[in-house]
Amino acid sequence: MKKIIATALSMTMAMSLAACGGGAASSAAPAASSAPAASQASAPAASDGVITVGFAQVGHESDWRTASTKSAQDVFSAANGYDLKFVDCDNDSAAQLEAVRNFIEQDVDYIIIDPIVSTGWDTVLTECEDAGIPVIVIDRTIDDSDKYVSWVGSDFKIEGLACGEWLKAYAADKGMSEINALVIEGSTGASATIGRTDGFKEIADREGWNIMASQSGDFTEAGGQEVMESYCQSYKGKFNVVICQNDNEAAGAMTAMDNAGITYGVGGDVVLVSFDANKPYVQMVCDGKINANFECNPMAAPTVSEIIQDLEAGKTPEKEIYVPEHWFAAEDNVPSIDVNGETLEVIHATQDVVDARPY
Ligand code: GYE
Repeated sequence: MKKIIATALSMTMAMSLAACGGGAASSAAPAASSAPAASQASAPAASDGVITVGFAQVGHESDWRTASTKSAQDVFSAANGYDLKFVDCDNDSAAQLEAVRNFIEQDVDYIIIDPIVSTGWDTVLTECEDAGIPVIVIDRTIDDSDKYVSWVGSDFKIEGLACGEWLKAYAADKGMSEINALVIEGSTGASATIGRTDGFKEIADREGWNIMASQSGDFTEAGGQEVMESYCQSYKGKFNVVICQNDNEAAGAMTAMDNAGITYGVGGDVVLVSFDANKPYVQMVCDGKINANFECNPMAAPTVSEIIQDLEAGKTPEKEIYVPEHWFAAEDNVPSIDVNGETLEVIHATQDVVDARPY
């Protein structure tokens, strides 16, 4: 259905959005955009009241990605009045451009893109614009074009800065006299990688820390393990911090350090830090295997649905909407950190905290 929404459909969607959004909102403030109010009328659902949405997803490389995909499939369901055309682009930028062009061919109502890389987008976004199909970007950013309606996601640089500020406070409390850090980056060219790398490096440079190496593990467990194996060979006994830019890389790094006889986490040889904070990995923080974990919230889809409803109602959504996120630590020695002039809480990851995690 192009640009027509039945009253009953918006009512059904507002109700189901409240249910879908509940999980994320239980641990976090809701995102900025406002949900359409449920209509008081009780008209029956229109049989053609379907909004077709094409979603060009990055791939299936991580637990975070699985949560993001599930969120989209839950929200853009037939029961909620959507026809979701989902394409897993398997981390292939050319395949992602092709997926978007196929959505144009199919004349979908809306296109959602989670851009694998942040550049190379202007031509295909111009094609979307020419076809009159609004584009909504989620998670990673597009940095060389503004031909999209809205972006919903995280501030990756803030995540990297938070990681650095936490490490500074943690090291001071533990009396660590020097920081010799190894970084396992995410996929090259992804804005998530760029922001986390830049943020951490900014603090490292300011504090005079030694970043011994910084290589991509491609956001996968296998990649994290491979990079950490080579780090163990080259730097065993010389490093005391490992920064993994996502949870799956941290899992791989743990395997490599186990095999190399290097201990990590609370009381270990190495301080281990991760990003994403998927529930199984917040459990590992609670269990003391990961020292700190910086959340990246994958639940953009409910907000995207609100944006689509706003567009259907003729409203102009916000251009940028940040999802709320939190920081978790295994110990309670750093209760808060100052990031960019703002004081942010560091949550001590108790079992109750883990049990309350929505994903
Ligand atoms: O951190 C990682 C995923 O783009 C923020 O991509 C996302 C990242 C996330 O594969 O786990």
